[in-house]
Amino acid sequence: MDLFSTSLSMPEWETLIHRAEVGDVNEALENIDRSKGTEFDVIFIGGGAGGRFGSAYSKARGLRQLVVDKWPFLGGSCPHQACVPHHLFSEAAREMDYMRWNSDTLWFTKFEEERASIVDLIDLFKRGRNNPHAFMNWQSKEQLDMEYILNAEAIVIDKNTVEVNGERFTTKNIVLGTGSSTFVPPEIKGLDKAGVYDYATLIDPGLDYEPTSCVIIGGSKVAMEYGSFYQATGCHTTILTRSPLMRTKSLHHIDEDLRRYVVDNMRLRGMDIIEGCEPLEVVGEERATGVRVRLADGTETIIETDFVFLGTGERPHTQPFVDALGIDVDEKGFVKVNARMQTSIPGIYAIGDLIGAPMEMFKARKCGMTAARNIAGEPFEFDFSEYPDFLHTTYEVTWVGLTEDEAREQYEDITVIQMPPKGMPNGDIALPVSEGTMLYAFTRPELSGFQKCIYDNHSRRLLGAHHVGMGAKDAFQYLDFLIKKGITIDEMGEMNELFINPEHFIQLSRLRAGHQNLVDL
Ligand code: KPC
Repeated sequence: MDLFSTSLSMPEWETLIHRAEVGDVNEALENIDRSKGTEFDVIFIGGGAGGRFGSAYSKARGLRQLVVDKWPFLGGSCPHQACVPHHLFSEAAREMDYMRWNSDTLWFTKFEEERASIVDLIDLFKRGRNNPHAFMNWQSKEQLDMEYILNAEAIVIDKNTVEVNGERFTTKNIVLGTGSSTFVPPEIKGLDKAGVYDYATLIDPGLDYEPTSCVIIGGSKVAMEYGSFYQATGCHTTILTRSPLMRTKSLHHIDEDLRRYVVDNMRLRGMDIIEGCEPLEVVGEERATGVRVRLADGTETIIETDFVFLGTGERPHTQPFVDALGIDVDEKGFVKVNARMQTSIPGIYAIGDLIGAPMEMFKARKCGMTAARNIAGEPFEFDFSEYPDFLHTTYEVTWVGLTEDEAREQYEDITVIQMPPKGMPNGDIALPVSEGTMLYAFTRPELSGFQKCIYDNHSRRLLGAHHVGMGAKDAFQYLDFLIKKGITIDEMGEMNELFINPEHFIQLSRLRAGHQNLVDL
């Protein structure tokens, strides 16, 4: 379907995407300026965050780009199966948690668990997700002037040729950005049984029954986030993890006090977290009825459940490119790139989840831009080894920079400013209190969050910040920038806080900034 001379409205895009999803439209959706022929400066394979942002930057630098995606929309898995539903579920978990703690008090009605349906929320998401999909197509065409082919597979023929829908397109550069999917551990038996899901199959084809309990295999962010949601709905959830939660290799800079607050609060909400164990098998005839697990003491047990969820990390989609191009990949299949996103083959770049952790939006988008800048002849490097991070339980958990332990190892003399202060039980103080926790301050102060920031006493520079609560994520984007710029405690004290702010770092830092010799608070 040639869409180049047509301007579809948002509702028209939504309808077209829906028709493609249900199989009424099988042809490729093309937005190509045929008057310019079929030669491109760069072809992006995969129209997720990296491909879309790389395409936008390529256009901005005057390159002719083409982006191809097998789905009938741009934007990738984020708005389809991954980040967006996760944020919907995590926000729902926070709301349900709030309603439970306040159930039948003040103006709150009694929390009715039977109305907290996982299936209803999945259906709600699926009914709404074509709106962001439509917007990505509309914006990419009408505002960003990208050329694209959707609803079609791209086949790499060689380093300068890509075939789509039987037609060959030539290009000076190729950017690979086809993402990843859940790692299915081969040593765990029975993962193909009905009743076993991951973040993607939860949505497509979708959970079609209301589970009575959940066992999560793995201790990743996905495990913590989806597990907290299931538990909040009343679906009792057990997490089976080899490493202690938040001590998996995929997370860095986890402060131990923050970790303890997060995990204690998951348990307080009724979750079972079994660490140091080895899941062996999903048991049941055709449907999962339980998970056999070897516990840390070596004994084996079966945990009964009608819903198994995988939180075992991800693996990339790279084999077709290895076969076609011979690019170098690591032992897990992730493409090896340098800081310019260049692979081992000149003119071939790789971005996003395809190149390994962190599997995060900021990285995918910035990788796309990085590849485009280098293709445009503007040398640009992206080091994503240090980055601010977050996850959700029923809280929003955010962190950036060094932990207290790391700071003690790397610096002679540090100051730790935290709330509640060291040694004070959480329930003794209704602080930090901020967005979303005002009621807790007066009813259950131990639920009102945790925060810590760390300074180097010699340079007075901020080394790290850690927060459990609500509404601090935005601040952490800027704190990351300020830490990298070398902000000091004195400069923190000069900032203007918007009281009551989710993280009290400015005011707490100001209370100490006057000291010649910094001391803890
Ligand atoms: C609504 C939203 O930003 C999530 S989908 C983003 C896809 S993209 O802009 O291509 O990174």
